Amino acid sequence: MRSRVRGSDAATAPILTFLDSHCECNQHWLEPMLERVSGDRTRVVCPIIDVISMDTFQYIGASADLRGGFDWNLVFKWEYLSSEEKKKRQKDPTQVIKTPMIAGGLFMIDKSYFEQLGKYDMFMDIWGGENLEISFRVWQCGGSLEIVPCSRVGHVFRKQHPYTFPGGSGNVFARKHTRRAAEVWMDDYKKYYYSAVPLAKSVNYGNIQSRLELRKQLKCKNFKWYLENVYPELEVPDGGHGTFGVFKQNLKCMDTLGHRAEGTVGLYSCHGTGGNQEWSLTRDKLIRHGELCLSLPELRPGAGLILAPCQNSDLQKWMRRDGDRLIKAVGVKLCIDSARERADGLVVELCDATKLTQQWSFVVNKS
Ligand SMILES: [Mn+2]
Repeated sequence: MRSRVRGSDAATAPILTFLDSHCECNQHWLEPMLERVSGDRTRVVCPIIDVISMDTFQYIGASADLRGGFDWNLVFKWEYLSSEEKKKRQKDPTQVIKTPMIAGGLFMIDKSYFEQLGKYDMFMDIWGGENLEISFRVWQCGGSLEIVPCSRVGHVFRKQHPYTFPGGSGNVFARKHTRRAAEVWMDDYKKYYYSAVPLAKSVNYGNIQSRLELRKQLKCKNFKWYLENVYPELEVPDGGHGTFGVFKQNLKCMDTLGHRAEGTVGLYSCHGTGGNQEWSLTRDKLIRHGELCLSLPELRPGAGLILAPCQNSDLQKWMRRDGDRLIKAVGVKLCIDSARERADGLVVELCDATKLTQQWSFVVNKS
């Protein structure tokens, strides 16, 4: 980040373009982006990032139906446009794509706007998380982020870093930066990040005073505005009232075991770092793990629990009975039971408050 700022300070042209060193620009990549920025200096624009194979340097076109997003772990991800959005774009595929987040390395910005917005957070070192910070900042402080589909730039996506990180791994730096971004820009919503990545709470993120002052001075909007207007697709757990925690039975915790949709659920020693043991209880009685919900494939004793996309169906609704520690499926007398966990994962059996294998405590994460 500091190198980029030094580069921008040295630049004499009115518009800056940042590219990684491992990029190859395609034909007429520059003009479509320049056209957007010269039309409105608060537009911060990216090309479509094509893929250059790290093994053969083969050039592979990327989909034009993608934009940048993230989950509450605040890790950048590509996501497909909604079918509605895709349909709109079919009429004119040259239309720009508004994106909640930029990938990071490749973008164009008006130089005076970059300076006005506070360049980069100079307390970030080496790598990671800066795209999150600048994305929140641009949107919340009155600008916009666009992908310009008529501009294409190839990029070598590497599997690992060709350098070492002094004093920690790349992940540690990324977490520090992400935490700085969360602390400065996300208001109370940062608690969902800490719930999703409990380890982040122990990362020292340094002093953020100057960035908080920048936010105030630029009169930036709050994170609630960003969620409602820029990224309404990012679901706030339980509309903001969800509780994150673990389901504990003795020293073991309910665990996805890394399984995805249709996978079973089991028990694993409680490790206290969230991840596969992190669940949220929602107001509509779902037990969520990210976008997946604890689901009952059929209503009979012995049925094994699976993970399935949350659909708000009755087979995904659970209640915790007062007075005992059972987790009961809504509407039937079936409760989550670990007796056959080793063989079949967690199942439901007829509720029996005297069975230890049906007793769970829900331990809420402190953030
Ligand atoms: Mn790169």
